[in-house]
Amino acid sequence: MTTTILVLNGPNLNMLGIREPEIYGGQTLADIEAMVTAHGNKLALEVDFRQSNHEGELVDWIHEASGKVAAIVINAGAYTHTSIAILDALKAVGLPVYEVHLSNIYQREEFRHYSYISAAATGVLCGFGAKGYLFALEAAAAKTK
Ligand code: CA2
Repeated sequence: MTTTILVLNGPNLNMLGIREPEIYGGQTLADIEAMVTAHGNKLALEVDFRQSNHEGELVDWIHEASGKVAAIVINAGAYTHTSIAILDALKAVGLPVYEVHLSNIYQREEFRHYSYISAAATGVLCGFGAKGYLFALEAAAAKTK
């Protein structure tokens, strides 16, 4: 049976590589998806990689993941700092959750220092750039074995 990891990306992450490379790096989201999928395959994991600019769509995808995936890796973008709805959805499905941020949110503006998502997270990775997604996959793989 294949073990699937759902990788969710929130608002504006579709702009990666196009603007603000000094903060988020030069890779596009498609580059990151390719890297994450390849790393997942090495770990015998199937990766379902998605991005949405809409909070409700992210909530729907989290609900649909219940019973289908082994873990959720999530970079909720700015919803990290605002969304009780995403927090509640993550808590509701009860899956292992790995929260990822490309940048070190604690080195940035104060409003980025608080994450609603972290209360539902098994682990949090921030400041490692796109490698954070790979570290999250490794943590997810270690938990499924
Ligand atoms: O560091 C991260 O990964 C963030 O989750 C990225 C979010 C930000 O709101 C969080 O505080 C930290 C923003 C993603 C927006 O990405 C852009 C990429 C290129 C140009 C503009 C925005």
